[in-house]
Amino acid sequence: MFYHSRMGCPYTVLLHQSTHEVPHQATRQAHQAFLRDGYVVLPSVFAADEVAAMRADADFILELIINSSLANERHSGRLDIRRQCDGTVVVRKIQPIADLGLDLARFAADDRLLGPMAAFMGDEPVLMEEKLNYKQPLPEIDGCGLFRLPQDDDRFPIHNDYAYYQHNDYPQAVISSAITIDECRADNGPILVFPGSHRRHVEHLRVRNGLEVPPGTVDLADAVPIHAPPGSVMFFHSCLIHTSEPNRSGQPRRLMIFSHFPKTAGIGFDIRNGPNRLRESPWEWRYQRLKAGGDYVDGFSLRAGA
Ligand SMILES: O=C(O)CCC(=O)C(=O)O
Repeated sequence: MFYHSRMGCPYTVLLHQSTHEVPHQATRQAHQAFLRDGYVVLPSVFAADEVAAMRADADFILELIINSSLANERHSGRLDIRRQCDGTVVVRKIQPIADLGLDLARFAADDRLLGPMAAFMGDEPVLMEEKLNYKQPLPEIDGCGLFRLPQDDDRFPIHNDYAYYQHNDYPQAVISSAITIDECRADNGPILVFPGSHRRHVEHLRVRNGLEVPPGTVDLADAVPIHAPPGSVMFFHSCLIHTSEPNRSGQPRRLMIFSHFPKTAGIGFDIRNGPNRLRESPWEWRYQRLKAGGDYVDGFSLRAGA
C-alpha cells in the first residue's frame, strides 16, 4: 500500500502489502507528512468488500432518512439537502450516522484509522463526531414539498474544522479521517486542501452555507485535489484549510468522515452529535412503526428510475 501527500506520486512510499498492520517506519513517514502538510492520504486501505458494505450502509441510511421525513411530514434534522439551479435535488450530507449503520459504526473503531491517528496525536483517539458527505443527486421525490430546499449546490466553503470546534472549546488536536466510499476524481467535487495551512488558525467569516476564511487567506491555485480510489483514507488536522467544488458527475461522491479527539482532552461522550441523535431517533422509530403497521409505504427508493 502507498501513501501520497502534497508531492503526489514522487513521494509515494510503500506502507504495507496485505496485512492491516502499518509498519513502524511507514507510520513515521506518514506522521512526518501529516506534521508538515496537515494531512496525509493512505490509498486503498479498505478492501472492495468493505467498501461495498459502506455503500450498502450509505444507501440504507439515505433511504431511511428520506422515507422517515416523508412518513413524518417533517424534514429530518440529520439531512442537509439542496435544490441545484438545474432543478435537481442533491443530498450534501447526513449527520450523525453511526447509530444507523452497523458497518459504518464499526469502521469508526477500526485499527487502520485508530493506529495512525494514535501515532499522530500521541494519545488514544476517541470518536467525537461522524458525518457522511454524499454529494449525491437524487431521483424525483413525491412529496418533496416538505423539505426545506435552499437553492444551492453541494460545495463546501473554504474553511477549517476548528472554526466550528472552537465554539465548543474542542481542541485543535482533533484529527479527522475521511474514507473515500467512491473514487474521488476531478469531475466529482473532490476535497481540495491547502498544504501547510494547519500551522495557523485564521478567524472565519459567516457565509451562506457555513464559515469561510476571509478573502485572500489562500489562493485556489495552491489547492491540492485529493484524487483517490475507493477505500482510501485522508487524515487531516483540524486547522487544515480545505474546500470542495460541486460534484458535476451525476453520480454520488460519498466521503465518510470521522473526527476523533485525544482521550486526555476529556470531552464528554457524544457531546457534539448526541442531542441530534436523541431528537431524531423517536421520529425514525415512528416511521418504522407506521411502516410495520401498514400505515406508510416507502415513497422513496434509490432504485427508482435506475
Ligand atoms: O466532503 C467534502 O467535499 C468536504 C467536506 C468538508 O469540508 C467538511 O465536512 O468539513
